[in-house]
Amino acid sequence: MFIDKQSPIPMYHQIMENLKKQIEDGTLAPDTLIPSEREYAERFGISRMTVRQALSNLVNEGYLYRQKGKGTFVSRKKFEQPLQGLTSFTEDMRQRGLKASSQLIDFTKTVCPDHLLPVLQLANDDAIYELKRIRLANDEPMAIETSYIPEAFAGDLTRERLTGSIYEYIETQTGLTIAHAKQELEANVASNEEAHMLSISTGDPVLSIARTTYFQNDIPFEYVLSVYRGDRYKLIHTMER
Ligand code: 16G
Repeated sequence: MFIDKQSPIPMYHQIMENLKKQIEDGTLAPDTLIPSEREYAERFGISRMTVRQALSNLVNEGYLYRQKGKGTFVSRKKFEQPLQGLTSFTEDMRQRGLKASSQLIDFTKTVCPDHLLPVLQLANDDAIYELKRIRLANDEPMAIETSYIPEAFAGDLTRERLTGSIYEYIETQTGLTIAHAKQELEANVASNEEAHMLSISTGDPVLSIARTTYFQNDIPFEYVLSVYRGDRYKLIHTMER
């Protein structure tokens, strides 16, 4: 890294640009411990304050993360999830060249709770499957999904049949095509239980997503509450004016 003290570009900015470049081109690999503020300050003959400003900005931008008592490390690149296309978790991971898998936490067949009757357009006493899965990418937990699916669309679903994609299963079962969805996104913090399932710490940021998904004929077939890791996911949205 080279810092030009004569340059009109502030030194903290030069440090940031240098580090960003090294992170983006892979010179600094994910989870690498970077030198301390003191080491950088001594190496470049600049103040620790200047180094601190650069590193704090990079932490805020998600390029670096701090671990108490251990130091500052390079973050892993977040998954960029476009919000336009309607895909399943399995399809998303396949597109990224990763292996999707699930850990089934809960599997129940029950009467549809009252608050979901209008959402899923069901009548009293209609049955639904409630399934809670940890979704993993190359064996790393990414999200927790709790899905509510009317029995009518999932027929004789069993734990054993739930090893792959639920979207694939439902389309095969019903012969219907999954068409569109409505989503609500919220920022949140991980509870104890969520943190444990996602291998993160309690209070870490997560993205909460509530999705209702419909077949081509506008019939809803699932309501899903998802909790995605905030340190691994970035949602991308394009807008036109
Ligand atoms: C995605 C969906 C989820 C759906 C799942 C099906 C979001 C926020 N959620 O994760 O609603 O149930 O895909 O995945 O995108 P599967 O077909 O691989 O089981």
